[in-house]
Amino acid sequence: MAEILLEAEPQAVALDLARTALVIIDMQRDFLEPGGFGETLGNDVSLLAPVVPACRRVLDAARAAGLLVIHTREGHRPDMADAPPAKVERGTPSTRIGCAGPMGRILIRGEAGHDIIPELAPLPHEPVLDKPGKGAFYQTDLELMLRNRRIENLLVCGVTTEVCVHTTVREGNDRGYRCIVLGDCCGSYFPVFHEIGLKMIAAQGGIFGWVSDSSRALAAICSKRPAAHSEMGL
Ligand code: C5J
Repeated sequence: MAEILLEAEPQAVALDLARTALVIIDMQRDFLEPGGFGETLGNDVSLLAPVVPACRRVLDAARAAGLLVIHTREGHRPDMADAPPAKVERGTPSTRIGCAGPMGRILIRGEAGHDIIPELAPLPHEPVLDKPGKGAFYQTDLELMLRNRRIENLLVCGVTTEVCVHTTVREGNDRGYRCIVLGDCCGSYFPVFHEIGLKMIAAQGGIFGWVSDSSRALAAICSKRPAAHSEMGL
């Protein structure tokens, strides 16, 4: 496959598309639609709406380029055996994790609210990874999936920037992956956390990774140039 140069902060990053996966974090009804987990915490879920078309553009380009696409969902088993009491009991939400809401039990696998939004629905061959925590590597088989496909680079989209996106990027960075966060494909209920969250990733020479956006990702993916070994006919 082709090598691309993706413009990003703190500097452009060269990526072999064959070693690059698109990871879309938690674009679930529970976070993006009224009546879900996000709203029970008192958040204005409409703030996440602009992320959807940006994610969709990148998803379409990634599919066309043949990238591995992985979707994640935060949620718990119906028996809640994997839900830490410290998470369930926390705060004063209008409806607690596991209790009935308008889209079914809040943050529970199999319920309507746990589904990925229809605009970004996974294709049958795309792995959907259920995670009990904020990070996509914690208690999941993500690392195994990436190793089996010899993936080295992660294009990261999804919600929310400072929570599940950040946790996943930190986990991925520590495991040696180049993590490139596409800023306009991520969102937060707190715009200031989004801005600062992105800055934290690219600061200090890219302490956690790189920050780019959907336009620059599309330009790079669509301008695929042949990898050095193909140019040499190897
Ligand atoms: C949160 C997430 N915000 N997907 N989860 O609780 O970021």
